[in-house]
Amino acid sequence: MTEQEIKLPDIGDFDAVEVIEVLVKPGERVTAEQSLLVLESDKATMEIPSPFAGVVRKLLVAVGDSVREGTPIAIVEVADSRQTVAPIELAATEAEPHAVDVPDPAPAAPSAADLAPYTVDAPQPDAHAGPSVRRLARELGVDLALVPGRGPKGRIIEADLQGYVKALVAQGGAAAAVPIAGIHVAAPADVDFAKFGPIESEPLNRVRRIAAANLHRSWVSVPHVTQFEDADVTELETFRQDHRAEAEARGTKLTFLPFLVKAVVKALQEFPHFNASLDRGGENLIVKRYYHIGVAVDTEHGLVVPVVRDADRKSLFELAAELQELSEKARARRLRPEQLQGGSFSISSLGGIGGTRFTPIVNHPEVAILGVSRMAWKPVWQDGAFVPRRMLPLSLSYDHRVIDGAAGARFTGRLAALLADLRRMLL
Ligand code: CAO
Repeated sequence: MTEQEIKLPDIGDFDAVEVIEVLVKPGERVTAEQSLLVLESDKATMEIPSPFAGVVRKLLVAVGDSVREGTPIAIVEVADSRQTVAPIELAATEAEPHAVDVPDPAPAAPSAADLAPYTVDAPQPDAHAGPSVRRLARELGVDLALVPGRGPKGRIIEADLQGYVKALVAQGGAAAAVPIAGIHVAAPADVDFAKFGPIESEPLNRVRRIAAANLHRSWVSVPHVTQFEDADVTELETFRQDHRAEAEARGTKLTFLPFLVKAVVKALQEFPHFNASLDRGGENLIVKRYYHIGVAVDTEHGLVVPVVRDADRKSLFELAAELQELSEKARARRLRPEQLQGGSFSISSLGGIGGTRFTPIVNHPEVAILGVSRMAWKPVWQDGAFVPRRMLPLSLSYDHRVIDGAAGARFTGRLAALLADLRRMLL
């Protein structure tokens, strides 16, 4: 048994950051990687995990303290000092649900008195909760507007959320219908697959769990429509090949993506409702006058969507270099929180991998996403004859609450026209 002081690790470019939550108490047993603190800067929320498993002996910081790299935060009694030190992970405000076990409903069913404050039909649109509770709610798919807060000034605390989930499960039993954003869906099937043959259970890593929570929310809360279009990129491809060497001389690679970003920005400027979000109440459309384009990157850890900021102010070569840097960082898990935030529209390109079409899921709270598949030679009827043209399949999924079908078709038509003749971008 040794006592070890935990110091705040490197938290990136932040100088002094405020402690907004302390997640453990003295005497509490913590596991390696269990979050100890939540810090908040003006840009991101960060959870600071314990590098060791052990027992918290003393907390050296409190809510409201300002901390920086090297600030002592706790003394932990470590049972086995050979424990490996967990790497620090930064949590982007919008992207990182707090990893907490769902309370096991089986052993002690809560009493009627316990459940009384937790009803599922008393929405509170102005629910107040801290970032870690919000993240946990996102991960569990719970709409916080439905959870009564019993913390100071009616704030929703973690115990409220746990009580609410327990109440739901107890009210419905094993086959409970769980309300997700007001929709009732059947609870996941509880199947013992081992009865049917050999199996292996692989835990989902954080990136996949975060992506799963976000995709699920989008899938259940956004009425999706996908509009397909083919862009004739014969000339664009010639232009791209002609400039590959120049790009390489600048140390970058000119793929389709920078052209897509350029064309998308121009189309967004012409169709501002595609560069927007619905407000929380669904009553106002927030139209953004900035063009921050998220790009889905396939990594061995799962899907990550870094954001190219102010894409409207960048040249093709600048976009190519930035996209390369962001995708390399995503794959090395070295993106900063601010590089994952603030997207106003997303592009998901599977063109380098293959496939003819797919239906991407809108990256909530954005309202549209462009899917791009593999370019292929196609016969196109022109002036009385079929001519071979290079066609790029586009799949635009959008939130039908915000975008009408006609607007979706106009947007993809315009995008295809811009890609077919890059000179149109100058008009
Ligand atoms: N048609 C034909 N070829 C294409 C193409 C397309 N639509 N898009 C890319 N290519 C080519 C590139 O030009 C490159 O070939 P060259 O070396 O001959 O130029 C090759 O395919 C590989 O490209 P790339 O994938 O490395 O680069 P990219 O800029 O096109 O894409 C990135 C970068 C990060 C988007 C990509 O690597 C990736 O991760 N894609 C997967 C995204 C994903 O998983 N989306 C699904 C999310 S669910 O909605």
